[in-house]
Amino acid sequence: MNFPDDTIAAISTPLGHGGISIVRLSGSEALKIAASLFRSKSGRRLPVPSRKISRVGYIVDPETDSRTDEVILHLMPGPKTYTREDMAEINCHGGMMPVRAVLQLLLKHGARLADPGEFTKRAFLNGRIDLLQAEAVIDIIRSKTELSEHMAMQQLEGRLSEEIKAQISRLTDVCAHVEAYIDFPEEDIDQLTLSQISESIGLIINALDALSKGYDEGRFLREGVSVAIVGKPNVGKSSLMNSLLKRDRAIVTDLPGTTRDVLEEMLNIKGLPVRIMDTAGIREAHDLAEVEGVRRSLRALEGADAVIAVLDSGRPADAADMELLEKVSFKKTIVVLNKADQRPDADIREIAGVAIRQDDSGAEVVQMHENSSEMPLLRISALTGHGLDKLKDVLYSICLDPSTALSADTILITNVRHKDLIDSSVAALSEAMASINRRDPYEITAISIREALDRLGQITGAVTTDDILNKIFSDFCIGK
Ligand SMILES: Nc1nc2c(ncn2[C@@H]2O[C@H](COP(=O)(O)OP(=O)(O)OP(=O)(O)O)[C@@H](O)[C@H]2O)c(=O)[nH]1
Ligand SMILES: [Mg+2]
Repeated sequence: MNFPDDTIAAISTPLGHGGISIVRLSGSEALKIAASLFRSKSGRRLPVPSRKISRVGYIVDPETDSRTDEVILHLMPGPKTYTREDMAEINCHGGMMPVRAVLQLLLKHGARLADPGEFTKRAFLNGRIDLLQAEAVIDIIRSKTELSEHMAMQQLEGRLSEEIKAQISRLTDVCAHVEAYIDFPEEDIDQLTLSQISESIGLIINALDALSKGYDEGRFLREGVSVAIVGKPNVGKSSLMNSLLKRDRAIVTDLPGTTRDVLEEMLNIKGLPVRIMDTAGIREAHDLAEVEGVRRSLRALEGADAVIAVLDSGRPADAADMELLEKVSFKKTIVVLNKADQRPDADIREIAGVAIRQDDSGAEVVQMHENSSEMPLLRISALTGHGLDKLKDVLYSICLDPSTALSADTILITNVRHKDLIDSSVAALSEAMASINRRDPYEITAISIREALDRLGQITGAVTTDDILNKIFSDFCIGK
């Protein structure tokens, strides 16, 4: 891996108008470069300090001595800094021109423009944080709700790192035992010890599996759940979207075929970020725009994590409704009977021959086939708002298991990179178990165990390559 020794600079605040904008510098020359461009209010130069200082003054172009901006300069000698290197932060006036001019001066006097995420990458390379924590930084920046920020903070604080490191440490012990057998093959192998090894590997597999299983929930918290509202024209999909958002986002008319495109909006349901999508009514289309609209509806439906299938409770379900329910019966789906206000007393017990049943908790469900899952059924009115709170509750609970996701101790993995590595280490460990059962030579078992260790090490960054790092950090914004 390449360890950096140059000095990087970047604008760390969003470009645009604001109160202040911050330019950051990190590296061996950071203090020297920043100090050389600074003049106090009375025009004095600033010596390079040995401890943290903050000063009000000007950034000047030393060639012309002209003032570029009035700033607060923070000089922070390492190692107690974000990157562990010497760092400087220059608080300029907000707006594009002052920060750009200051950045230009820094670049002209020995700094290099930072790559995306390079400050955080240096924090990792210098050992202040591990890779999981570095990845948490980007999740915090992008988090959409308090709950998703909370999960990312936990990762930054090292909870997931501890869990992975605990498994690495257990597995390292197992590996040491197996390797001892390789080194001393003539020793009598105690059958009990072999079964103990198997048992330890089994426990590690269980712990890793539990982490892997939490991935969907973790991903929902990190990226949000995409939920498509689908149904035939005029059943009230756009009205439902508007009521959920509490504003008139989508056009509603009594003409079937009003919505032609997929509309997306964010919704926060008890901390779960939801990307809600209103779609065009699905039917035999009447014109080219509608053909495309229906195609997009079906694509949204297929790509969505969860579906709200809307039926009009005032009309018996027909073949088209049933076809749609068939399509969504293998997804996380809630069936809603809308316009309940029009027929408040309607005693609907079946949808075109499919019985509406009560589940163990007394809630209504429909099940299309023996092997498809039970879909919760709700009677709502998009017009009056009746049943919408319940709809949000059910949506939340089909996406997140309320007992796990909300507990402060739950460790959820949120990143597909981590899930893939955990799954491949589980596969390698299962192979190790099989090889023990086959009474393979210990060398063979050890290979699988070392492979699992290597995968786990890649998660925390103990094992890594420049390629992996570049890929991870290129996702960051410049200046972080
Ligand atoms: N009484 C009553 N009318 C509703 C309700 N929800 C929607 N409507 C009416 O049903 C008509 C169609 O509503 P939309 O929300 O445009 O239906 P849609 O499913 O988006 O229709 P398309 O975009 O054409 O697919 C409008 O006249 C709404 O006012 C409801 O809960 N109760
Ligand atoms: Mg609509």
